[in-house]
Amino acid sequence: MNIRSFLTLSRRGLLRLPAVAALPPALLHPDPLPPDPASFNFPPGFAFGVSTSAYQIEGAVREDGRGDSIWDEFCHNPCRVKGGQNANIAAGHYHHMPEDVALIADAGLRNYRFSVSWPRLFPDGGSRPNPKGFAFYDRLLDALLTKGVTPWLTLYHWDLPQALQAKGGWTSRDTAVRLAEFAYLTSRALGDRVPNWLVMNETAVHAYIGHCLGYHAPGLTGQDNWFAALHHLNLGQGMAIEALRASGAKGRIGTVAACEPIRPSSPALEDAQAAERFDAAWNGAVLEPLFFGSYPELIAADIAPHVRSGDAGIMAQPIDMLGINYYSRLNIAHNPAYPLSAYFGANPRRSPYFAGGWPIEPDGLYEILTRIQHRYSPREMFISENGFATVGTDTSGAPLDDVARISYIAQHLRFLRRAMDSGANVSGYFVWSLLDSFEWNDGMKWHFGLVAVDPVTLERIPKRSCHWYGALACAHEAMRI
Ligand code: GCO
Repeated sequence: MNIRSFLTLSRRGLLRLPAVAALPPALLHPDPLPPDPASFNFPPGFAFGVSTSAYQIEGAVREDGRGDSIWDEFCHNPCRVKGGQNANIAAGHYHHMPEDVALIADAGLRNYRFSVSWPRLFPDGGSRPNPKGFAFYDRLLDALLTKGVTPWLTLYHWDLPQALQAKGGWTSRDTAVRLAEFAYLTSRALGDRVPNWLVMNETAVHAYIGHCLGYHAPGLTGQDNWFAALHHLNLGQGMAIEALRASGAKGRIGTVAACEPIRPSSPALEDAQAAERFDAAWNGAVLEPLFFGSYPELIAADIAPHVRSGDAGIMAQPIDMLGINYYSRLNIAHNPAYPLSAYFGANPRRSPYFAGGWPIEPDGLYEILTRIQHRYSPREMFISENGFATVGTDTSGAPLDDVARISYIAQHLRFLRRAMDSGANVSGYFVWSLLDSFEWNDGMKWHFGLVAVDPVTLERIPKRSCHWYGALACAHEAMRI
């Protein structure tokens, strides 16, 4: 396969490569639609929430002293986002924050995962804070707590200050130290109101898609950049966890990983071996360092040049909870044109797909949860992202009646519940996402929101899924009392 022909593909495009015939509708919609929200039977205290990230929703990229991030650079110098779009406005959350918090609370949801923008808090990536940036997150935390919504704060959701990229970004070891400093100072300023800290979002995706394939910011390519970034992200995560503890943070501390079962594209031996290598670099290279301080044997020699003595002890940190982002399985084929001779390939299964998007395989959630439970026995897991995208403007008409999204969420909840019955220690589920927002190099094309955002007026319009999911959370809340 020629690498060039894939240069404009997004992560979603990669998953879509092998679109094939759909499963029979009965399997796609196992529940009557919409299923009765009270029929799910999650245990008392199970957290239902929604997730967002700063760069994808805030906009206001040049306001109140915010510095540039690698994504501003990626969107502008030159623009590498589909359709020439950028996130200068995104969902306009910076100016609509109180309304967005009210949407969460009014839906009946009691948990909100969001990220703080590093360059809004520390514009040049150093220790000089931006008071107006801190004031914004002060207001957000206060608004959430006033409305009875529990904050789950992600520290790093891919928006590295461009000033740090200029010094090498994640290919430089020093960026790990800067992350720890950012964690410490943020905790000292906001920590009194943060009950849940999540250090990273999807190390594997950021390292591979942003530093090896170049489809995401910072747009670097090649195996060496990939493994340098991967190791420094793992190291930075460990240092940041230590820094949060040293700061006296009262909240629980965890992190978020993209965990997808990796499946060979075909029964051929070389595809099976490629899938094993990719699994080691995607899932193993994030979870093994965190839980065991080591890298999987299949990639250890490749990553070794970046590892120094003592790193193992820093990377292996006890955490209170592991967030898992799950959307689908990844299908991997032998492909010598790519690092590790592995790349995305055909789907050997007849999966349904969501509009222009990813294969719908809710049983993959069962597979990954039970596998992680078995190998790592995390203290607690929660699904930090799972969601369904539609395409195009959907602020009126049928897309607002999004029963397909409801079906997607329901199917995943059924398999999640089944995994819990099989021993997976899962305590929560967060839908990606609250709002239609900036979907990285796909721009504003894909809509993951429970709430539509009019691209011109920024009016928020809850979709049917928002009401249904809120009712599900409320039904469980009621069972608790
Ligand atoms: C990611 C991120 C989110 C995405 C979501 C849908 O996984 O890429 O955590 O920022 O928007 O996954 O693609």
